[in-house]
Amino acid sequence: MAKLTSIVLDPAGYDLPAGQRRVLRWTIYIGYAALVAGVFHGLANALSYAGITILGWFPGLRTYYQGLTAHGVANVLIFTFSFSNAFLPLMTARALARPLNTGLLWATFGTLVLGNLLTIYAVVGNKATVLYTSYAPLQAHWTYYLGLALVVVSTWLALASMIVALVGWRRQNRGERVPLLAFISVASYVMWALASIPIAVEFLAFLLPWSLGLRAEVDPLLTRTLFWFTGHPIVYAWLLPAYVSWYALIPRQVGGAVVSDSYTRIVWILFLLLSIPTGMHHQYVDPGISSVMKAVHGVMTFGVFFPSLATAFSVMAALEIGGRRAGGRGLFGWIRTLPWGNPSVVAQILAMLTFVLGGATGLVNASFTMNQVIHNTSWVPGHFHMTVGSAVALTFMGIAYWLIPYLTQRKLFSRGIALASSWIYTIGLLIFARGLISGGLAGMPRRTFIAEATYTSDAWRLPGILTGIGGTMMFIGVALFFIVIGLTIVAGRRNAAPRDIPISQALTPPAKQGWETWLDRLGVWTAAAIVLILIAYGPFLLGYEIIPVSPGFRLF
Ligand code: HAS
Ligand code: CU
Repeated sequence: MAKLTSIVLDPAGYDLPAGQRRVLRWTIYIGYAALVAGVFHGLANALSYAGITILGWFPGLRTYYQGLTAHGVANVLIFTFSFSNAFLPLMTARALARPLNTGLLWATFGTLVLGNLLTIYAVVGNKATVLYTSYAPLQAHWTYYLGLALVVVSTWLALASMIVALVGWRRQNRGERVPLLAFISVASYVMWALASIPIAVEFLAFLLPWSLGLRAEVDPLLTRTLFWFTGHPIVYAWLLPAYVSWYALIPRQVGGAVVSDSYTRIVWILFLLLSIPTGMHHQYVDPGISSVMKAVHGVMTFGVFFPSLATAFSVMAALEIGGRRAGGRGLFGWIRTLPWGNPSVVAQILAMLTFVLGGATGLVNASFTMNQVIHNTSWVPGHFHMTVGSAVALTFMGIAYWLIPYLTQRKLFSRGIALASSWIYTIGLLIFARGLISGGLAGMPRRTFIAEATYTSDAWRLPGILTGIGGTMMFIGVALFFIVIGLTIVAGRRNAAPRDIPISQALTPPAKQGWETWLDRLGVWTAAAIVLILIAYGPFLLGYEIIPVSPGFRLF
């Protein structure tokens, strides 16, 4: 094992102004409110697979699909982006040791609130029962499209706050390497800013005017393609903030180190290049797209698998350094000496472990022929609960165990309940996903109210029961998380909280000259990403004749 050089970059840490901490805190709370609202229907949906219906107990809920829309929108769109809108700017400010632009922080918060209010109005009023994958022919009320567009704008404003800080830092530190934590935080949202343009076009040019009656009909294939153009890379926009923690914070929390500064930057550059030109792997069964373009996207999908594989090796090595420094010996002895009593670390290690299965199921999805077996079956929610539902959600919960104490300056209410939350959630998730995955292989459909479906199969019985049991455990796990976080916010002991962010150091400092300095040129990498996007979508879009045939359907 290489000897650790100790580079103390910023021994004094950096205190963000109290006013800015407050805005960031409230931005995150919006996400938590969304998570609370969203998990109830998650429970109902899981129980439905076991033949149990509790939907009658939900006040004001009109249909199963209204609940499923609320679940998807709240948990994967609002929770994730609210968290990242605060987390990434905070990481940037800390890494650069400079404050953020207060006006931009408030603008991010205000746009997010407004976007939420419009979306909530539409979904709660059953005016937007279109599921979180919003494309024609299902039509929502205009407030839904405008609301979500504002949520996207809030992410652009959060990126603007990071870029302002970075530009200011560069001006004062000419010739210096951008600190790693700032680089990966900014690069995450640069990728997303690029990736979010197609959905902005889909909403603003087509679906919004269509829902307002300004366009009578739209082209369903075009809106689907624009949706998945953003809809695939969005998953990496959720994932990358979790990776920021795994790479740059977890090593410090376990007493390890970042294995390689350059390796980490290359991983982010690969995500910037390869996340976007892959969206058609959601459209393998769509007529109207040539098999050649589907194959190109399939190959690119195997390409974007690679930086996650690289992450598995690097993050595991960082954990191993920590475990060995704590006295772990032998091939696996270092695992035992990891800090299993630290709820923040445990949540994130469990998130990593379930993500191994999330990644493996992703490869099956990505394989053109195997996709025909699992597409539109319950396998797909099995896959994505082991990615966004664990790698992302559980990591964000793990981060909260130090972040909320840091932002509120109150001590975490209970380590024991926090630990129980993560274990119950993870074990539940594995049972739940086992149910959905095996049911999917037996043709059990996704997005179906199985408890009241007029058709069934004996092969779905055991998978359905496992889904119901696992989903209930996940619900209990999240409930415990809210107990800990809620009580920390209102009753945590004051002045006993962490004063700084657990920022890690790399084994070797970033090179001052040579090829590595090119890694920091985000503008160049963004231009290269645009070239790949043109290769992947140019042939389809250039030759495409828009045929507006679809009126809006409001079925539920
Ligand atoms: Fe996916 C469908 C392919 C990753 C989310 N995906 C979905 C949908 C969602 C989603 C929400 O190709 C459904 C959309 C809908 O509603 O229709 N996905 C992939 C592939 C990957 C992948 C190849 N997906 C994600 C991530 C998501 C996500 C990440 C959310 C955050 N997915 C697909 C495809 C479909 C799809 C098709 C369409 C299916 C269809 O037909 O509808 C890969 O990027 C995965 C790479 C992951 C890895 C794992 C690395 C493991 C790590 C942890 C290491 C562990 C350690 C622990 C260090 C290679 C990094 C050690 C600890 C010790 C104590 C020892
Ligand atoms: Cu995808």
